[in-house]
Amino acid sequence: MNLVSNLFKQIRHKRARVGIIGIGYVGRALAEATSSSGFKTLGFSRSEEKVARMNAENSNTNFQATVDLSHLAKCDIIALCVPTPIHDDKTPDLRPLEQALLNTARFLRKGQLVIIESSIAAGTTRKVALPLLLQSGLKSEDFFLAFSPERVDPGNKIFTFRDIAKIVAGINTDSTKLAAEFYRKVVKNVVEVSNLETAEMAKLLENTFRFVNISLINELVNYTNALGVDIHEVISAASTKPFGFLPHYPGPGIGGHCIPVDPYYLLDDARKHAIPLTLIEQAGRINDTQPERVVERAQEILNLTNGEKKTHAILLIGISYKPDIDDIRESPALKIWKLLQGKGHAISYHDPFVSRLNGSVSIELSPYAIDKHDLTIVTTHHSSISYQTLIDCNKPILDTRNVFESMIHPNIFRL
Ligand code: SAJ
Repeated sequence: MNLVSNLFKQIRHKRARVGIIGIGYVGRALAEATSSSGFKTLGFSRSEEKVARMNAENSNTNFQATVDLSHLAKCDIIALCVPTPIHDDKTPDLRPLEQALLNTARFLRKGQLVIIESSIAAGTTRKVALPLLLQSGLKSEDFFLAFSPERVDPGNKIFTFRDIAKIVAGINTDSTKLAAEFYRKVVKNVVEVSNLETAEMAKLLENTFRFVNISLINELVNYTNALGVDIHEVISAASTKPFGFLPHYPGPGIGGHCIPVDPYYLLDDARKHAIPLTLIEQAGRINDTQPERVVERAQEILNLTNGEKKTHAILLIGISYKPDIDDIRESPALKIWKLLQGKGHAISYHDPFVSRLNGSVSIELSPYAIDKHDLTIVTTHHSSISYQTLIDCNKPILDTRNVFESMIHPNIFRL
């Protein structure tokens, strides 16, 4: 039986063994989906501690975590769900992905399907991943290679993994068909596209669309403030149009490992093609300066309400990058913290999802605690927090997230 029909049969009867390299929030979501769909699934991590914890907590007999990469040889399908961050200069950092590919190449055998899920620039699977996998000594016709962008949305209670369509493309038709057949066992809708670059670019478009629209609204706040118009009422009114509009909201900046990162993979490759993407560049500048805008606004409020003091006690509410999760990566609240501290202010924080950070602990949100601060800044709007407590304390509040929904109150300030 040839390699294609053999793997097809394994997938169709869910006998294909799945290996997932990288069991962070993306790999864990995929592992949960594949193992609960009936596939024996191995999650590979470098961390003994994470492996031990996951195996101790795991109740699904189809899943096991391991640090032993040699088990990759036993897998029929290998999905790479490793981070693709950016360096401080915002250029792509492919080292985690390259390492995962080299580890895969060490154990790659005939008939395996390798799928990359990490967000990467168009052309990366073909120009970076394939050559690294060929270091296995196999020829390109000996194994299958596909790309399917991860679309996991941390904390989203509306769309489960199965509800979110999987875009799929392979380096050849067989790879596309095998990857599509695999994902059809795991999600409701699989969208095959014509080539790897289309699939890679689709993910970057999704997140760059969000990046640019967030920057649009962040910039427009300056204008609506000058007009004396509430941007949130404007957005809510515009949202009544049932087509052609998707609301985005102003905030203290953008965090996470997708939105502030993925557009720079696109920009980097566009530069290599000598194609200037000036709108996206400008969007990055606007979003990157939001934390500074928050700090300037905080300083204005402090001068207005407490001008005789030079340095103040400031309470940040919400440290993670978005509501109701504990992920602090790239969080704008951290940038605001650092900028305020640089001005000599004393910073405390309250975040029910982040118990300790930077040598500080999340303080209890009591009237006594709030009263000890000169200003409270709502940086991330966790839904479990009682914001009314803040108003009852009669201290200035900078609401960067509209938790007070346009309420007019002498103590409530906005960007
Ligand atoms: N943000 C704003 N204004 C907005 C939306 C977001 O300031 O209108 C900020 C958030 O506070 C956060 C950052 O942007 O700091 C990112 O927010 P996000 O809601 O986009 O959260 P992410 O990073 O978890 O984005 C994920 C993405 N999903 C994947 O990459 C698979 C993104 O494509 C989704 O659109 C997004 O979830 C979502 O819609 O929830």
